[in-house]
Amino acid sequence: MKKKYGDRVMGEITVNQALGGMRGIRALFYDQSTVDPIDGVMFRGYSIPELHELLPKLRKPSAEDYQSDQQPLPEGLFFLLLTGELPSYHQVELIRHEWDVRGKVSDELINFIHRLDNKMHPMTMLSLAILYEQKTSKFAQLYNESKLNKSNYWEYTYEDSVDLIAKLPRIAATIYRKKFKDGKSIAHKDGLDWSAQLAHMMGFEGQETLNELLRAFLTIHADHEGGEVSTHASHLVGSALGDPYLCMTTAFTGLAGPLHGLANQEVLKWILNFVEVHGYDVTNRQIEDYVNTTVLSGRLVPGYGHAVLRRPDPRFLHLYDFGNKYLRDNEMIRLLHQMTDVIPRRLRTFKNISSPYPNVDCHSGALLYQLGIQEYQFYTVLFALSRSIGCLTNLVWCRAFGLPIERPESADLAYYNNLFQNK
Ligand code: NMX
Ligand code: MLT
Repeated sequence: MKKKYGDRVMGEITVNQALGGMRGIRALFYDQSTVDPIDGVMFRGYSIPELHELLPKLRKPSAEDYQSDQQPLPEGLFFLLLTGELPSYHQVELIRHEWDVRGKVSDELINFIHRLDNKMHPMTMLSLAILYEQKTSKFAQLYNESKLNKSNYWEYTYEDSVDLIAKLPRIAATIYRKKFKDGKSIAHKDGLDWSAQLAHMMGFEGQETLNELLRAFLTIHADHEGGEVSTHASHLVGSALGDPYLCMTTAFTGLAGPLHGLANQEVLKWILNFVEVHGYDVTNRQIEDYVNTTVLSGRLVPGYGHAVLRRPDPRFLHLYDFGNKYLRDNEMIRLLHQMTDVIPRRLRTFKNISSPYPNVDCHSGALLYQLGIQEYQFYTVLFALSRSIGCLTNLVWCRAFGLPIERPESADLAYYNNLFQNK
């Protein structure tokens, strides 16, 4: 590509873009997913409904239950993002087994988490735990011993990435039980998939609808092209040859911002505040007034809007269908669906808002809440587990492609003024 087209011009940049969060500037290379404003995310060319059908499930559907509506396993999405090919059931089973084996965490790490101040947000705990675990990075150790060269960077990035993904459910469950429960760890159980292991170790034993929700959640949040905050942050740190542990600490701190992944907890908080005053049986007018009060007091309506999407997020639609299937008569899900009908119409009247539609964070909290995970501060940790799959598979490819350190240029106000003074 560089030899053939390296000096071709790809586009131009306006001042609004340079000063406006670089919105719409296509200057990153990212191969494993794309986001179209209308159609949303495609993972290696596959839409979410296609992946729902094509990725392996927990059980191979037999002829009788061929139509059964199981959720895909995130293990399969990892394979797809990494290789560009759909995995077989056998390949997913091998990944599940490998993650299970590699996922053991040391007592040292568990003790470290237990010593953290419970006033910390779970995302802060997660980032600190990953940073603590950085001492186990094979990439960092071999680099330090001068045993790596440019051609094998990717191999040890891969090794660290699989180790880290495998450990995340145990780290997350330890944080959950320390912060919200009695602190006692629940022993890992052989033979479970990544999502069910997480639920089991958090204390939700054998709750199959929750396991299914987690499989869906952990699959659809994995990747959203390369420009969003968490993937871009990990990509940037990786470009300086930061190992995967350093990269993911950065990704997770990025994800913890309320405009990004923290929005899923904010949505639930926002709904619960509304319910406290009005209950679940409400008029459209009451919802509209709540939106008005929120926006006119300079705050955000969490779960709505997007930097790229200009239609309802297909990830939201997937969770909406899940809610309809499993929790149709639930009062919170009914209210949420009423809100997702009313709110875009109201937000559209604020002319500065580019997209009034529900995004991925709009729906997840209500489902998790109704299926038993009511500590909403934990929701972004679940997002983080999923996003690790996208960020880390990208890092493996970045090192395989030998991409250079990322270093765009900035300019001061005088530069911008001078640029146009005589034109
Ligand atoms: N509620 C109130 N105001 C909004 C909203 C919203 N949901 N969405 C956008 N705006 C405002 C925005 O703050 C900005 O205000 P101002 O003119 O004062 O600067 C204006 O509308 C223009 O912003 P946009 O161009 O529409 O959006 P932008 O691309 O800058 O930001 C988001 C995208 C997602 C950050 C923004 O829509 C937002 O803050 N949404 C609520 C938070 C949220 O749900 N974030 C999760 C996104 C998905 N994720 O997981 O990362
Ligand atoms: C994401 O999944 O990262 C969010 O939708 C944010 C984005 O794409 O900008």
